[in-house]
Amino acid sequence: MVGMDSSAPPVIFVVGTAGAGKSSLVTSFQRWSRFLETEIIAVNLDPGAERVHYDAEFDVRDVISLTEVMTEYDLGPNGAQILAADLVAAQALDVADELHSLAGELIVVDTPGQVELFAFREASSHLIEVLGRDQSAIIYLFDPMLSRSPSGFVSQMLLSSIVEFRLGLPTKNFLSKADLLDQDELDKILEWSERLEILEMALYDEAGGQRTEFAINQLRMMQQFSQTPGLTPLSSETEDGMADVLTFAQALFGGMSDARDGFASDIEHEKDQ
Ligand SMILES: Nc1nc2c(ncn2[C@@H]2O[C@H](COP(=O)(O)OP(=O)(O)OP(=O)(O)O)[C@@H](O)[C@H]2O)c(=O)[nH]1
Ligand SMILES: [Mg+2]
Repeated sequence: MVGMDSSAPPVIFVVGTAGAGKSSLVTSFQRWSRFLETEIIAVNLDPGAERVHYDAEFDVRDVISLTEVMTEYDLGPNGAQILAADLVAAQALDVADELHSLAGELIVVDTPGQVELFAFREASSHLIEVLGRDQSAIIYLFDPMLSRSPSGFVSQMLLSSIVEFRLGLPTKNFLSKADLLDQDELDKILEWSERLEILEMALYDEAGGQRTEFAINQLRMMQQFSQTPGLTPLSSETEDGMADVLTFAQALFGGMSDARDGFASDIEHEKDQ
């Protein structure tokens, strides 16, 4: 391990709307990294996960059972998720101790599909503090199907910005499941992410009216802060983009074995904190 405090590997939180491909990314990235002899410590923070396919070094389901929380506190599934998050946060120091005792170069955290659960609850902020705020970053996954329409695309830009703003961590956007898009669609979406004026035209063509005005005003505001989403395509099926995930982490946190050589790819649009 190079260039970082060996007691505390950096942490990447994988965030995105339900079904965006978070768990698959953790699985695929862990598998991909093994070939580079980079040890990824996978963490499951989603108590609602049916099953995970990665080797979780810490799994919130070992600590908390969502069905037990529902029964014990007489809560519905969403209330139980919130309480579960708070219960984990209450044990955050133990969780951090456990994670920091593990050998590995990067902690990758799978979060629940209810984005607001991770972004809006104090529990997450607390966990981030305990794991080390200056050692943490976010990968935000755009859903490919939602990204096909200009309004869907802008909605995800806003959501990603809200998550970034709320948690105050460096955030990089990835276009998930890129293998599901044909080349034309992929090119179109990537162009929107680079050139907001083209996205603006597409928005006018799509809807017009007040909704479009709203979206365009939001876009202009982002433009003012030179915030283009800068999407990088990713596929857990084909492993495209896995190198970009690692490069993002390396650019922020330095070192991590020799994986950098030969896998450098640009992350020019990545947002700084
Ligand atoms: N073709 C393709 N399918 C994918 C990819 N990544 C995920 N999927 C599929 O998308 C579905 C959802 O993937 P998950 O990884 O469970 O998504 P998630 O964000 O963890 O979902 P929740 O935890 O329920 O919010 C599954 O059927 C996956 O097989 C990908 O890169 N390519
Ligand atoms: Mg999942």
